[in-house]
Amino acid sequence: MFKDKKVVFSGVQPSGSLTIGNYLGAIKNFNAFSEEYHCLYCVVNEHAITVRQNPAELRKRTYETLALYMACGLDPEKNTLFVQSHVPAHAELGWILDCYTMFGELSRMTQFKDKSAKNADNINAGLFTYPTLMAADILLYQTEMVPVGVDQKQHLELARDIAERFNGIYGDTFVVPEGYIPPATAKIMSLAEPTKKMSKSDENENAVVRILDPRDAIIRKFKRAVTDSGNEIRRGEGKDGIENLMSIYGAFSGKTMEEIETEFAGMGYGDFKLAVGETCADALAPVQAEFDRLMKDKAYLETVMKNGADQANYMASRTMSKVRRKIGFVEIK
Ligand code: AQP
Repeated sequence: MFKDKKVVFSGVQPSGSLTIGNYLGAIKNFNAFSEEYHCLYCVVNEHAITVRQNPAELRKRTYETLALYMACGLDPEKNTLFVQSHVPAHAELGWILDCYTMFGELSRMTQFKDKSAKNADNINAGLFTYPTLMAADILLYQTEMVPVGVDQKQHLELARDIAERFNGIYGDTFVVPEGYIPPATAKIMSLAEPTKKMSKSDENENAVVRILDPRDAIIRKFKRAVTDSGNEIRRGEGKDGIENLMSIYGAFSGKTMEEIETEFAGMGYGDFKLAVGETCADALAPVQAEFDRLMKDKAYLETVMKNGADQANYMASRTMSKVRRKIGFVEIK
């Protein structure tokens, strides 16, 4: 089924209930690659523990994230859907790549700076080396293409640097991956602070629209979205809030920014926000219905996890043999 296809890899952390940022910036775009590429989509639970998680919640969110992948249209027959901790090679390669990554490089990562500020009582080593584990996730499968939101661009560039460094020392070992960053929805912003990224771990529920939020909550959150003191629905200086709502509306309706400006010319912010909320809720309704159906069948979700882990472990073992041989680790049969 996957033979001779180029590889796409991406992942989502089960660190909270997923947002429309995760959906529009990442998952929604995953489908586009399924025919042409061998796609691996991972629930990256090892990344999630860089921030303290409640174990029962983490377990539940792992099932939910997998179910959401499928509810968003990812067919497990056409994609390898799996959980990171079911493939031990991620951690093994992560450690090896730590030894080929410089302290200075990791110190420059803006996500580390942001997350350290947010979790000042738990600035652990895993938070610091998160990007090398992400490089391992990608390089393990000889990935050509990584669809991500723009917040992951810096990590992806580091993964490329690590791959090139390793290849430079040992000869061709890893494919050097390219990023795919969606042009219009690369960064969905918080509804409460539209200069800040929408994040699933945001404590302000009004800042975040979740894929599984009920219709009335979605509409209410959009109604409360922070905008500006003007009254025109257009892009421009100081219009971060409106521009963010336009991007969201455009992504769910398929309309361009110009079409949206024309459609809402002369109308007020209240009408526009209601239209965004309704369009978003309408688009998410089928995803939510499919999610509810899938979550009722844990045994099926576990079969998908198991099959995905088998496929991923097989691919990972091929890269790991090569890596171990190159760096001088003795292998026993
Ligand atoms: N606001 C966003 N706009 C566009 N894309 C986004 N992504 C996340 N937020 C936005 C993309 O979603 C994918 C999965 O992200 P992740 O779970 O691996 O981690 P993250 O980027 O740290 O996402 P969050 O929601 O901000 O999680 P927390 O709060 O746990 O840190 C990635 O492709 C990401 O670019």
